[in-house]
Amino acid sequence: PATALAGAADGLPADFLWGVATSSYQIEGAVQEDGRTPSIWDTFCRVPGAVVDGDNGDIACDHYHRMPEDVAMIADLGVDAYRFSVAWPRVQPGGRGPANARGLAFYDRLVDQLLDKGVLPWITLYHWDLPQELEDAGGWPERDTAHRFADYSELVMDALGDRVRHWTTLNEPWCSAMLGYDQGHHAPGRKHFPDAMKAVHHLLLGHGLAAQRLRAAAPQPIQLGITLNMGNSYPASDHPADVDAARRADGLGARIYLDPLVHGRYPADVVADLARRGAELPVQDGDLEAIATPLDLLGVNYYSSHVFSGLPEDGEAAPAADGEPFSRLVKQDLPVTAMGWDIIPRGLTDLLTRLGRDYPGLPLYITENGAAFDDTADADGSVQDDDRTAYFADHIRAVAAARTAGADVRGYFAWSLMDNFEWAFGYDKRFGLVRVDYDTQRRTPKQSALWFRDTIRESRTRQS
Ligand code: PNW
Repeated sequence: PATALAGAADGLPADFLWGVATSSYQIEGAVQEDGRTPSIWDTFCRVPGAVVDGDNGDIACDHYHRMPEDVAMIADLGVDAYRFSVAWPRVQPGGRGPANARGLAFYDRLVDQLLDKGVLPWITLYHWDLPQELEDAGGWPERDTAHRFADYSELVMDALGDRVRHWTTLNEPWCSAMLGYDQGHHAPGRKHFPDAMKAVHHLLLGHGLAAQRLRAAAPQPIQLGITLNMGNSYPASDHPADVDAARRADGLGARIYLDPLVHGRYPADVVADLARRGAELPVQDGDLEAIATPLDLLGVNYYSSHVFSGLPEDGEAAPAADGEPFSRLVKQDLPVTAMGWDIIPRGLTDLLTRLGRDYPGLPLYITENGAAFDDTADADGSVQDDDRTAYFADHIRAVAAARTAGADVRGYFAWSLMDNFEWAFGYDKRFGLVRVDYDTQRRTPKQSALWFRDTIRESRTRQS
């Protein structure tokens, strides 16, 4: 590729935090072991047509049984931190009641082995594996789920808080609400926009209640955050209809989360947009105070950006269904990943610069960035993934550019440590730095992993 691979981390400080990320359902397998109960993803994977090839997370990367080997692999990459998630139905089966000691024991060992190898554990409490019983009781559109999440969060703090200092409540509430309850592409597969907006509020409330409980229960000072997936939303032109389409997309994609978290209020334009569509955020007294519990950091998951237009293309009728104003994605003439996502590193610079400007004082960490490509493995399992390496190099450079422009970005986690269960795409899409052979469970670092390791090492030696 034309991309320069050398010096991608130039300009990043010596104490910049480097990491790799995974999530529980995507790697663990062992779904029926040690008292774990089903999550909404175990159920959703059984819905015909829901997941490519009918795949599921029953075995995934078998990480539950191979954890020590995987921790050694993480340490070999030379990263500072490992971002993983705790499976709620493992540590609190059914989503209510006491902790399950056997489930907690797994994370207890994981944390100890990471610390033993000098890798900081970054815990995410919810990366989408809601206990099925809580979905049966209404799921995230139901207010009680927020309280159940706070209870569960405290159980994990009680067990691991003596050793873990970095805590993230939710991963990507946009995906939980919109893909899970509006579009139906993710578990639980429901399609009702007003319910999705109730889910948004109850996810944020769950975050806020958990944040209060985590701070109160922490036995040592903690760094507390939430992770949002965001892209930059560009208008296709200066035309007011295009500008408004970009405003609405940014409203539902970013500001509906950021404004209550940082400023303690929902954006008035978004509330008005929702009202036109017959939806509302079911706010009760005190909710916004809880949601605005001060954050120590914001996690940003970035994959791509989008250009929006509010004008129908020639001959296209503007659909006026359910009061939703017309909006369309304008396809860019850019290289794409295997997910079909446009590769737009500049969008990451623009997003981080804008976050630094509109939400000042909040340290930013890239908690996910990476790409699926159609890897071809040699007989020994190695993969010459120049495309993925270039993707990482260009985006790390984009982070450095944002810092130069004033954004307080302090770390970068690559998604993902290894190939894993890519949700509705099953095992068809590979995001790993490390190749996983699903027949043998053999792990082989790809060329991108070796590049990432060298880039981290160089950035430290050059600057310290
Ligand atoms: C994130 N979208 O998911 C998740 O945090 C990871 O678990 C996942 O593997 C990774 O990104 C790659 O997909 C997303 O449709 C899923 O915009 C879908 C979207 C965004 C993020």
